[in-house]
Amino acid sequence: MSPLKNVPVKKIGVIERYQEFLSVSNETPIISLNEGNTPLILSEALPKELRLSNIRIYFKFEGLNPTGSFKDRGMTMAVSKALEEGATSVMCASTGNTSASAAAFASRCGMKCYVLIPEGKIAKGKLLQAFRYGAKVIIVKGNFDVALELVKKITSTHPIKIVNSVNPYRIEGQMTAAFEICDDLGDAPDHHVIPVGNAGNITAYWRGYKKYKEAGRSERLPRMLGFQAAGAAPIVLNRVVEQPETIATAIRIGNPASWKGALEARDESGGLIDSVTDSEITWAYRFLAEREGIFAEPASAAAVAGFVKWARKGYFEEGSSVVCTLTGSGLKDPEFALSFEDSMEAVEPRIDAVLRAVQA
Ligand code: AN7
Repeated sequence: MSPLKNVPVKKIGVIERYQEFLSVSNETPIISLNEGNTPLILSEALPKELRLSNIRIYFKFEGLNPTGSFKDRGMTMAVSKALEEGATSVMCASTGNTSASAAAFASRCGMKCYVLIPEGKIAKGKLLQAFRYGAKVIIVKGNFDVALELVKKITSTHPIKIVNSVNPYRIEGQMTAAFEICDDLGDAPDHHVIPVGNAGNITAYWRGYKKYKEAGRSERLPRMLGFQAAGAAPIVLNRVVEQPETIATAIRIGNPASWKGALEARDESGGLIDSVTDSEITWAYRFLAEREGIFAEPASAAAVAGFVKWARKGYFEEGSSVVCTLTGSGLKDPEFALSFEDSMEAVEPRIDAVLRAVQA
């Protein structure tokens, strides 16, 4: 009886949507979870908080991708191309989101997935995703940078495809976020603000904005503003950080693979790469959820913290537009999310007890 039964579902993954800009052909098997097409949400509270009535700031909320982060855009490309090239397994090192995404896309096409995770420094939600999507999870006694070196070495001598962002298809797929922003706004914004960890995403956005302009699909280029956590800020310090530390575990990276791409994005766009402290990140994380209704993970909040820091210095001119990428969902890190609540005690099931709790 259902009239919907034979209606074909429209394909809306990023490869189908933007294939003219990507290295795919009609022969490429497309492994997609309908990733991308994420909302660009106009900020209501932040301009008021900062008394910047004349600046529009939009959040590109990548936490609404199928596995809860922007990594799905690059992973649909990396896994599709790996399959096209005949690979039967993929491997990555990860602070969590890459592994969740790799595991999901590998599962979708019957590939094996191996993920190397730094011991003790990964948000619970991300770890359980890798397990549940059926990846082989290998916990390494060392940080992300150590794990990535291992993955590079192993995949160069074994028939396993690396799906970290040193895989160029990852960066290609991630360009599609910049395309979507231009499509939504009618052009590129004046400024683009983004967190920086391994620096693949800032590299991808900048290339995406340039490509779209070259193709005549947009007219302007934004300034790229990247933000690292103060305890994991190799690009800002201009040296490798051996022991990176931050509450934003996603960007706890001391030797970014796309270091050069980040410098290019900064210098060609006339932008900057700066750092924000854990307390600035925490303030932005709470502000987003408590005042904007957007629950993003701490690494994503680093970008918002960076915006706030530079807005307070008067960096953004009157009338300008700013897009800030919120890279992942707040649900990824339940432990950090709950760390602010000191009491979660149950009350007696009586009106007076509930009212007392309401007023507390
Ligand atoms: C939420 O998953 O590196 O600068 O292994 O998960 O492109 O590395 C994650 C990075 C920002 C930084 N926000 O992006 C991984 C990993 C979130 C992230 C970043 C990550 P890049």
